[in-house]
Amino acid sequence: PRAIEEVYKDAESFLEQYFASIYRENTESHRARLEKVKQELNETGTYQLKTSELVFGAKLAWRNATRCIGRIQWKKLQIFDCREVTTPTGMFEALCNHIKYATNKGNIRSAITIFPQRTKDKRDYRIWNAQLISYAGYLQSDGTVLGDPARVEFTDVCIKLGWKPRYTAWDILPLVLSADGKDPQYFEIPAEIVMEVHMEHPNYDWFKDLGLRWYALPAVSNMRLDCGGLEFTGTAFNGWYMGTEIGCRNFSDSNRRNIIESVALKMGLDTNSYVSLWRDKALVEVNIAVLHSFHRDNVSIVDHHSASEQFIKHLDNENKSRGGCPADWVWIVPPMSGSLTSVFHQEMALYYIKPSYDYQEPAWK
Ligand code: HEM
Ligand code: NRG
Repeated sequence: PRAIEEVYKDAESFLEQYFASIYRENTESHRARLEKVKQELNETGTYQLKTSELVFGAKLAWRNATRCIGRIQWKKLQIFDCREVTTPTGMFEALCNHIKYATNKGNIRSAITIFPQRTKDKRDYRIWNAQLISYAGYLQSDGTVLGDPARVEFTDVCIKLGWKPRYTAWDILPLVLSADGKDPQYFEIPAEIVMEVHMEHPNYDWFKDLGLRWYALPAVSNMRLDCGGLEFTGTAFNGWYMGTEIGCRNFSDSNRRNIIESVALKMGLDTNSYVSLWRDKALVEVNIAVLHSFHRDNVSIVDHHSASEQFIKHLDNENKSRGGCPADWVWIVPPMSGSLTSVFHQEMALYYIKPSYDYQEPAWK
């Protein structure tokens, strides 16, 4: 919990930006709002943002997200203000509505759901999942993982709470939600609202037999929105996927689905010699399959070349309108064909400004 003075300092700087976005000069409404915030802080130890301020703050936090290559879109974000929700069941309903709105039958819409902020006694609202939609991972007795290795620890949390796994490689994890610092509850997400894409390759008929699939909606649900001095510990935001997130990382990282070798063998490549670049060849084909399959199903996705070009355009916009844009080159440059993309050749300045989306401790720790 933060000291009132610290909250007020951040509120001041946030409202400065908020009013500057509406009016050209200092206004009476700005002064009055600051006065009101100060009073509310002194009386209650915290204060409430107006919905219009929260909308502005959520967009600005995206704009400030140094690692996001998708920021050209930052003004287009639907906010679901769920600060009146008080129970896990209420959170679950809100998140199902978020999933439905955002998925939009594949024509993905960017959105964020925001639950009540942290209070001085730290009775946090938390979404325990790292993403709203994700696949379970089960550590087996031979040391291998069934499903997604990145989710083994969280899957264990779900099972300990009483969730009944099906033990397939593609079990959608339940939502684990806690309100007001109380014990979490888990909720199975209705299968009808979870859209998935089954992978095939435009040229390799055998590819579909790998049985690969991925969900359409990337919805990060473990970050904290830090806005106006307030901490929103329960939030979930989504845009759409960049193909490499799935093709390079989720499918091909050696500590994820790790499919590169089996793809290379199916392609008939010589996997005995590094210099044949068999890994690189297989990686390209996996990524082609991802983009192809999303396109086939009319699900929004962006390839890394287009995303890079759009981000360069965004940097240009930001340099003109804002005098700069904080960006983390290491994260912005895509995980394949780096130097073929325009962002590789672009210098970037890494610095941190608020409002922001920040990492926080996993809710179970
Ligand atoms: C990170 C793309 C929308 C906030 C990323 C990453 C990509 C990406 C590729 C890197 C992820 C990784 O390597 O794991 C996109 C695209 C979007 C989009 C194509 C389409 C509209 C959004 C939205 C928000 C957002 C709507 C928030 C309102 C962030 C943040 C990160 C990030 C905070 C850093 C995550 C972390 O540190 O783990 N984005 N994004 N993005 N994006 Fe976006
Ligand atoms: N790499 C993760 C998702 C992280 C966020 N990516 C986005 N965010 N595209 C994965 O599931 O592969 N977004 O808000 O669109």
